[in-house]
Amino acid sequence: MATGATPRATATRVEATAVARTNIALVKYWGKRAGDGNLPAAGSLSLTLDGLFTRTTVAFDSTLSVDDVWLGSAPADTDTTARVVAFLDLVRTRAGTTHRARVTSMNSFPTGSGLASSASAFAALALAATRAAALTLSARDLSALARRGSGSAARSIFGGLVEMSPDGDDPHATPLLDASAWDLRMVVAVVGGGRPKEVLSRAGMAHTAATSPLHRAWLDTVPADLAAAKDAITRRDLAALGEVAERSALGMHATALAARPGLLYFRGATVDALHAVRALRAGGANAWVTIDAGPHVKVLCAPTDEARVAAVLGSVPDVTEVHRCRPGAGAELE
Ligand code: 2P0
Repeated sequence: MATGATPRATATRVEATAVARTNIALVKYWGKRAGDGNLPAAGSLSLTLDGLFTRTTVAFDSTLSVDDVWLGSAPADTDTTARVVAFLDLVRTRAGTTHRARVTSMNSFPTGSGLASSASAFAALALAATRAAALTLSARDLSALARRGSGSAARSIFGGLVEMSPDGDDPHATPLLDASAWDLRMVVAVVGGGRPKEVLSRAGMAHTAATSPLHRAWLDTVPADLAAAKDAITRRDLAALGEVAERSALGMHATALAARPGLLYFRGATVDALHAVRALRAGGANAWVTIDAGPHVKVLCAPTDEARVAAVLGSVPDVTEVHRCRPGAGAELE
């Protein structure tokens, strides 16, 4: 290398590694508004989890002629690679570089099955890629950038309880309460071994918005659910927050079930787990269910109820893994 200062962005190979944790929405996002840039049709509110994370390394390398994307120890499939390349193009445009990148990413949990892997994946990619390209963005701008990769990823930039606004030309998430500020638990029951889901969220929400007669009515419920959830958070009222979470999830699935043809993400074990949690609640437990675009069941509960929730979920046939999670931190560089 020549002597003298070499600008970081023009170095032959510059890499950065970031970790981001998944988040589970308590007020769900399901549908986009018109316009470019992956714009949500309504707000959402989530809890970032520890334990379920993506670790991603991005290395911009002037010797590469194409982007090279690896998930775990295997090359990514064509669709995933195209989505990552499109995201890297956004970063390259901002950074003023044309260098291609090697991206290596691993998840600590099943990918593409309804455990919000795109949330942690695009949050980690946004942080690693911008840092490797020598861009330093504010957390708010990083959140808006992560949204371009996946709507839910905007929320995983922040830890704890997080709100995603649908407003403006470039929506971003905002932290509401730090991970350490309220000791909540979420128990995640993986149904059916975490096999890939049949209809990806992006296609599922587009189909729902286009064909479900219930979708507009569900979107109209979101502002009041967001207000109720934020009020519950301010008061640290777990019962109030849990009730909002369960009704938001069931309402989201009602809109998807009413699409034409209907989208059915539940398996038998999903419904069995829902009944089991309701039975626990009837017996005095503080535990409420949420379900995303897959069969898995996530239970928001009090620390004192975590063990019995995990035991009950683990006894449901076809529940193949149970993860006990605490609130997690936002995305960070390693
Ligand atoms: C959520 N989900 O609020 C909702 C509830 C799944 C069910 O955000 O198209 O992968 O990349 O913006 O973020 C999953 O959708 O979709 C999701 P895109 P994303 O967590």
